[in-house]
Amino acid sequence: MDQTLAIIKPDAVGSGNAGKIIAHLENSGFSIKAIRLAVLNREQAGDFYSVHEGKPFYKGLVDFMTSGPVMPMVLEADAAVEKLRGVIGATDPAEAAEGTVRNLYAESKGRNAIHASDSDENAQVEIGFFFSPNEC
Ligand code: IDP
Ligand code: MG
Repeated sequence: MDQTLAIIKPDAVGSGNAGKIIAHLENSGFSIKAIRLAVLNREQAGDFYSVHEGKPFYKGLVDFMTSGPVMPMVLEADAAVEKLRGVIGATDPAEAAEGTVRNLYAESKGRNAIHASDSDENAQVEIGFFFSPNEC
């Protein structure tokens, strides 16, 4: 089985959609191997999204990701990375396919409800950002 990292973002936790999103992920065939509620500081959010440093949306992204609690989780399934990207939908909810998490719960390209790793290599790094090996 393969693993990936999802993060329910502050907009979705704040609007009370975390439970529905977790159910959506479970109903899509993922099992939850680790999960927690976390509040990120600017250094942590900046590190996590360091690949986007210098882009026009970077500061807004750090502002947003530190604006309230998030729920990082390790999800397991066959081809977990690719599968989760399909289940969450496109970055911009206006372009996210019908029935995807972002189509259902995201407000905008910035406030888009959920993060998912984009490669197996990044998934391992991102899992390590929130969880130690004995937790998942
Ligand atoms: P992804 O989350 O679908 O992998 P990325 O391109 O990796 O999308 O961007 C990371 C996050 O940065 C997005 O989920 C979104 O929250 C934010 N973001 C990306 N592009 C924009 C933009 O053009 N405007 C505002 N926020 C953006
Ligand atoms: Mg990304």
